[in-house]
Amino acid sequence: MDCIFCKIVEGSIPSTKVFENDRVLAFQDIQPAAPVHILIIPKKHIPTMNDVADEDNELIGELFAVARQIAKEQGIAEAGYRLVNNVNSDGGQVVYHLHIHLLGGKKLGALLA
Ligand code: DGP
Repeated sequence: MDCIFCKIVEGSIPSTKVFENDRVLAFQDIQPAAPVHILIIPKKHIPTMNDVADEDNELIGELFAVARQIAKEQGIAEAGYRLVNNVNSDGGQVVYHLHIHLLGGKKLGALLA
C-alpha cells in the first residue's frame, strides 16, 4: 500500500497524534501553516472527497465533530479557525487520503486565491 496516511494509521510512519478512535485519527501536520495545524483523517482509505459514498456520510460527520472538539481543546474555538479540504490537483491536494486541515492560532489571511 502506497498511501502515507494509511502508513500513519497503521503506525509504520510516526506521527504526533492528537486524537484517535476506531474510525478517525488526528495528528500534527508535518509542515504547519499556522500555530495550530492538525490533520483529521478517516482510518478508512478514501482518496478524495469525490470518492465519499453515501454510506460514509456518518464518518464524514464524525471528522467534523472531532475537528470541533480539537479546536476547543486547543483553545482556538472562540477566536476562530479554518477547516480546509483540498480536492485533486486544482484544489491543491498532495496526499490522496481524505483529510481535513484544522488551522488556527493566528489571524488567518484571505482564503480565496
Ligand atoms: P494536502 O495538500 O491537502 O494534500 O495536504 C497534505 C498535508 O499533509 C500537508 O500539509 C503536509 C502533510 N503531510 C504530508 N506528509 C506528511 C507526513 O508524513 N506526516 C505528517 N504529519 N504530515 C504530512
